[in-house]
Amino acid sequence: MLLGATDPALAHAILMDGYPLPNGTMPTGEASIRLRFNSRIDIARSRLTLVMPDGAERRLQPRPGPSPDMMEADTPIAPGAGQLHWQVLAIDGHITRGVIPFTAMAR
Ligand SMILES: [Cu+2]
Repeated sequence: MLLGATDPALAHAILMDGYPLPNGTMPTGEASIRLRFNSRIDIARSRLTLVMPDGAERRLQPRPGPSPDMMEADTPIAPGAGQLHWQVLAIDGHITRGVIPFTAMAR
């Protein structure tokens, strides 16, 4: 862990893939958010916040995904422009964060 921490490219959690994708679209209604990072993350110390079209914020309950580099959460999605704010703790103890803007449309 001490040696690994000297390489920032390997150390910090970087978003690799997700649903929704940044600037992507998704249907309204119940959704399963899924984010995949380049390294294993600590779910218990990671956060997901949904900012809805009216500006209201909803703290989501992250859960582990199918692999240790994934985080998932279920939430209803309202129509309009929303944002997903993520903050994750990588196993080296470093926190990274980002914003995923998306648009939700009724099916
Ligand atoms: Cu790091």
